[in-house]
Amino acid sequence: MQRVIIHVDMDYFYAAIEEREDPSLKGKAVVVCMYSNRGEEGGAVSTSNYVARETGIRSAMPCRQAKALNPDAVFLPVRKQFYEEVSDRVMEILRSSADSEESFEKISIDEAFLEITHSSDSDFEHARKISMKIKEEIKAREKITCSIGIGPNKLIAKMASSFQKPDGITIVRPEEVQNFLKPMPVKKLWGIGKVTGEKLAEMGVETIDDLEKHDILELINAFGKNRGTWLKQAASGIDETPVKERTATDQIGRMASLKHDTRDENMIFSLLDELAGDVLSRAKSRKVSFRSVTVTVILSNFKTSTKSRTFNHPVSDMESLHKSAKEMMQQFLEESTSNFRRIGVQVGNLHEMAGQKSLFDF
Ligand code: TTP
Ligand code: CA
Repeated sequence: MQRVIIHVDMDYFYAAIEEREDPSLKGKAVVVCMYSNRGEEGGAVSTSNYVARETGIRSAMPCRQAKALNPDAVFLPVRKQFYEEVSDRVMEILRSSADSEESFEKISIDEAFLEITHSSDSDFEHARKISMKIKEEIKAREKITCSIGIGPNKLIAKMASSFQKPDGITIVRPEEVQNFLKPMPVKKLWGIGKVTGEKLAEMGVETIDDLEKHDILELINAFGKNRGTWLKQAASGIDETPVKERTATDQIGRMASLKHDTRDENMIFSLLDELAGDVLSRAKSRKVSFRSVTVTVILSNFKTSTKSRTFNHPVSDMESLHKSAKEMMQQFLEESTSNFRRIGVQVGNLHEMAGQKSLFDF
């Protein structure tokens, strides 16, 4: 079945949230700054809205330089935690639009891949409709926009999403991949950084088309076998990597949606039991014990909350996990009156369990 992958990238994310929070900013240049401990003088630009970008302001530029470029711009300090809450709710919308829980991959605070091969029936026009629905839902719930790229793999979807920004949808069908990539400067290929870009330029490789036509042995010579082969493949628009949720290697967790949004304790606790059982068997097969347990609850309004417990020594038994997870879930139920949409259990602070006993133990 022809894969259909979409990449969603929120537009000028931090600045868009600030604009939404203060309607008087509409139409003005807005710059969100990360101030260092040297105060306003030492900060760097986190991001800016498109009005500010017109005057040449860019991410990572010193705030002082941004101020010189546009003295009328409104400068605001980063509120990371607040943006993370918005991100959590957006990611929930995206996750529930993917083919399944597993076909969702968040890659940064404001970007994610979704596989929609099945829900679009491998039809790119159908994929456009799904993408429009996603944009509408994010706009309705969060009052911010995003740009979406639709392609036959992650590489193409990612490059397509930045093709029309802000608020765009770009479709690149399998038969259009070559023409889409060909004229682009090689440094636009996702995965090529400054160093590789410069090295390629020295070899006379300017466009992706140049790279695609370049002798593979020469690429392998210059970049090594893996990287050289990858460059050649990527330039042809080939990318077979799956869309897969990334989890931290020092955590084991599972989340799942309830059959419908509910506060029914039987339903919630039986799903919690199932998830905890699953997490424990994964911890067992990895031969690890854990010191912390986290429970996540996502409410009907997509609000995400977590609670954690830390034991003073590593544990690996069902009872410790179940008991602490249940207590935290009970607290969630007492604290809120909303229905629950999804729940999750996670263990962290992992410790290798002693495997083979050493001679001294006997
Ligand atoms: P980006 O997606 O790179 O940028 P953006 O969402 O602001 O704008 P665009 O419309 O071009 O996608 O980054 C997402 C957020 O990450 C951004 O809003 C702020 C933060 N960020 C930094 O803090 N520092 C940086 O250097 C960059 C690039 C981003
Ligand atoms: Ca973005």
